[in-house]
Amino acid sequence: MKLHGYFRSSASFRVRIALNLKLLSYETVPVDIALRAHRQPAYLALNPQGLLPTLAIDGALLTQSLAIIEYLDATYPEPPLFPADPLARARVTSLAASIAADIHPLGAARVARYLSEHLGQDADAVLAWQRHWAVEGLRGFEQRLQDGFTGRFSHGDTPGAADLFLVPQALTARRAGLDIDAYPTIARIVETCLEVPAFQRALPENQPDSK
Ligand SMILES: N[C@@H](CCC(=O)N[C@@H](CS)C(=O)NCC(=O)O)C(=O)O
Repeated sequence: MKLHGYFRSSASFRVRIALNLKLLSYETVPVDIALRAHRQPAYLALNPQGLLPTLAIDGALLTQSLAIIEYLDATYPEPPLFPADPLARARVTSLAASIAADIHPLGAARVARYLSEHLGQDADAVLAWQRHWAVEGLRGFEQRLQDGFTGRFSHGDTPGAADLFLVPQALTARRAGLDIDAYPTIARIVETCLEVPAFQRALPENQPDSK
């Protein structure tokens, strides 16, 4: 099993947590976004979208972190990352997708690059853009956590798929200077997750390509 990813990539971070929770060993293949290695032919041959991560597993190349995590959960069921109950599962997938589909893409490196290189925005304007969408996204996520299904983690009292998306997103926001404590449920869940070794080992600073 090979995970083509980047230490700072939050989509790669999600998959690392899943692999760690399921106690799966894998090889890290670093693809340096800063050097634009993800846009080079060697990586595009694996993932024509030129986005990280890609997981090489069972003779296949899997892309899109949510699909990868669902595949891992289907093939290595313990511990489950999604609840069995369909309504509960829909809640967890919805929380994860709100980050994967709505929040994270607006702060992506390619969006920042386009804003600066093609629309002439300076670094402050790009940061303001990223912070705006991060604040809006975290505020919505925090509100959604008040629906009675949240426990020690985003869904109940065991770590699950929603947490795999939340922690990388929250830590990215913190790195961008946002005060995560403004979202008390999120802050509490992130702290709880970071006590779990699977999350700790997946942190960007604990990756072989960290710099
Ligand atoms: N929806 C994709 C997102 C993939 C994605 O945007 N990955 C980022 C790293 S976290 C990336 O490759 N960025 C490169 C770029 O924006 O140029 C997933 O969940 O896997």
